[in-house]
Amino acid sequence: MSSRLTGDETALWKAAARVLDANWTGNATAASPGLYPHQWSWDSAFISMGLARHRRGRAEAELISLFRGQWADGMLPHIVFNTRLDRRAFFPGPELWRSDRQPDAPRGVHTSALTQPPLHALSALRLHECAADGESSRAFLARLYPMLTAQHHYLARCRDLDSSGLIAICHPWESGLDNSPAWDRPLGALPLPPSSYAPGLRPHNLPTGEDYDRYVRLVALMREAAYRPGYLRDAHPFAVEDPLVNAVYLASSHALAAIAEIIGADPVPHRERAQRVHEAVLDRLWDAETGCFRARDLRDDRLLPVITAGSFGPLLDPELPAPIVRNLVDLLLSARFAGAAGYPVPTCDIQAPAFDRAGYWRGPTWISTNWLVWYGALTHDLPVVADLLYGSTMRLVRQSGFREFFDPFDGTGRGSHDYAWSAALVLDLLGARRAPQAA
Ligand code: 2M8
Repeated sequence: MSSRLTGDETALWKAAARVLDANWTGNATAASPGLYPHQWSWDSAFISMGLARHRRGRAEAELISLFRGQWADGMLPHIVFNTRLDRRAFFPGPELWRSDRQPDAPRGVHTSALTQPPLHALSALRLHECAADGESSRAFLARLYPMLTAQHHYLARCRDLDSSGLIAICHPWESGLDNSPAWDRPLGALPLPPSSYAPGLRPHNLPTGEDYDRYVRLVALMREAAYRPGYLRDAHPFAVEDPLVNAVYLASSHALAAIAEIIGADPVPHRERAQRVHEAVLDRLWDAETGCFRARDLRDDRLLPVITAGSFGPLLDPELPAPIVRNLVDLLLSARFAGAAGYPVPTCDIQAPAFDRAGYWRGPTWISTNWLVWYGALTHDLPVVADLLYGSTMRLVRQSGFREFFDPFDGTGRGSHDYAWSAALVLDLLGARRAPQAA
């Protein structure tokens, strides 16, 4: 901790550090001890950035532990199950995925068979940027680099379903914004499965009922096809190119290039990939008519109607043209997002009929999406926007604690308590403020 933190910030720092310490399982961090007791992929990327400000060794262990779950084809699964817990500790558990029957899945660990936004290279580079010991940090990057490269190769080889340069999600869970209204149209087009899967175990707040049946049905379809890339490309009913997922992919491709330079590997292929994604995001996901990015449904080749916090994802692209950056900032500050919310940024356009202030990813503010927009604002040297995000995030946790998500109008905390990424990203924000060069 630094003397440059105020007394109140020091109290916040200690409270956040306590959450991360309590959620530590020995080699990784439970996303939330009660609700999500296992290791989630993009959670770990966020969490390791907070751990880097608090317990450096654990930040590295967190990522290494996650990559234990990487499949032979490079796919990084969205859940790595903690084998010490009861198999029924979380639904859906290992029995839904049956990774042990897949030849590419690692032995000795159960995983899911979906992936999540590939934030990990960006996170590894951030660990390096705030490391005290440069040499040991370089050694860590050199260890992780082949795993990160394999993850990116998998995405380019198996998830660029239409050879456009963009990667597609094949399940709403792959977006990280599970029940976002953006997915309502493609999800609603799926026939309802003959029998109900929705487990009585799910706490309220989370999607249940028909949506949940469709989520599980999509997994069953993928599993029946042995998760084959050819099936995902040609036949799977859910295939969407999402601006947030692709912006994270782009930013991580730049980070991989930077990591390659640090460890003496070739940065060029990563830069070329980033350039390709940059062009394809503008070409395929920018809707000039409404001045925002939207997800594209590959099954009917149409843009999806609802505007969500994911529309701001491309701010992570350092090459985003200035007029588009201005458009996004105008939208962000308008009454559709920050302009009408006391505690921005709502995850869905407030004026959309599907907006729901308490509905998980259908409106509430989340610390992770706030952090991504904050980081994007810094990327484009927008200090006023970055300060807005910083201030709003701090107000949320001061008022309501490290909750999973928050009411965007009055800041009420919702979902689980002691949610790890909420605590971790507050540590990162505080750490960046006291050492601006690491922001
Ligand atoms: C939520 O996702 C899981 C599905 O994997 C769930 O709804 O059960 C999402 O908020 C996701 O973004 C997050 O990674 C996960 C764990 O925190 O929970």
